[in-house]
Amino acid sequence: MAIRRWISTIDSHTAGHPTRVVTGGVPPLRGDTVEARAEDFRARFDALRTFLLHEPRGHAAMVGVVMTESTRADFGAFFLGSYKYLEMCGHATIGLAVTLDHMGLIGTSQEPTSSFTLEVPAGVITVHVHRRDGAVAAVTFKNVPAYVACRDVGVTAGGVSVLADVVWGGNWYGLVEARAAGVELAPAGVSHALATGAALKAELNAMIAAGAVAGVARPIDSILFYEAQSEAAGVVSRQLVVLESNKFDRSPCGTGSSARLAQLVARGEIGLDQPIRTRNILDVDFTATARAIAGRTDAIEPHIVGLAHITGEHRFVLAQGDPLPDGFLCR
Ligand code: PYC
Repeated sequence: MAIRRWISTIDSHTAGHPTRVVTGGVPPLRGDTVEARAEDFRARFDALRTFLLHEPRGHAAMVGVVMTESTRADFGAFFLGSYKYLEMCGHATIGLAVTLDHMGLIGTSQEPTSSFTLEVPAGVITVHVHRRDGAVAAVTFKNVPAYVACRDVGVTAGGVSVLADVVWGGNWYGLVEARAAGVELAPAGVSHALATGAALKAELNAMIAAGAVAGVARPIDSILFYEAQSEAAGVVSRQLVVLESNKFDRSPCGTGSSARLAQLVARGEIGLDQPIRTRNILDVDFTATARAIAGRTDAIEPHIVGLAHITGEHRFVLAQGDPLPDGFLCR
């Protein structure tokens, strides 16, 4: 069999959501910054993104990470989504940290904690890998600042009328109470959540484009449906992020959890330094804590704790004559 392309990856999942870290096969990228190299990849090698993330090698929910050098941090990386490039991705940062540990690139298994900085298009973040008995037990990352841009925006779409808070957490979110939208935060409710979330996202973005959402100039990336619960152990935010009509975050979502923290603090529902748990529909938690940022009252510094597990090491090939070299996605 003649092979036209080889790409190697290490795959993991973070609370159910996949991350595919590219370990070989990407040509050298041009540019002085991580952002510039991400832009070069987008301009010249976007077909590698769809080759790796779309069917038949991937699927709509797959997220990729391309590592590159950084002059500002220990490592540089940018995130590939199945539909677009992400400025930041929390679950993939946790997946990347576990992958780097698996590759022996950060500290030794005897160290209780290894730390590194990571430059991503959204900024420089700090990552700590915590080990117990030689294995990774948790990953913490300090995300870019998160803030609420606009509260209580009335949106009518998909058969519901709801209020959305527009919040930055490394990506842009519309935060909507799940019950108000008739969305059930459970695996059985996903199809309905996808349809409702996609309709709300489209309408909110049309409102933003028309200048109807004060203080918001950029389109939102996702709708985050949430439901607050109180348990003996503290506040739990059960949540589901709808990215596209056929794509939701299986994890509690790192940037979504950051946005949710900013909303809860802005609404006075939690305090700074008060950890909460963000929980996905599979009942796996992240721990999320808002810390103060010196000199700023409009934003918080999110600290997110989660864990990823390696699922495989792959060498993907493009065979001569493959009729679908760039992959495909069906909506
Ligand atoms: O964890 O931040 C995240 C994320 C964004 C999109 C998918 N996961």
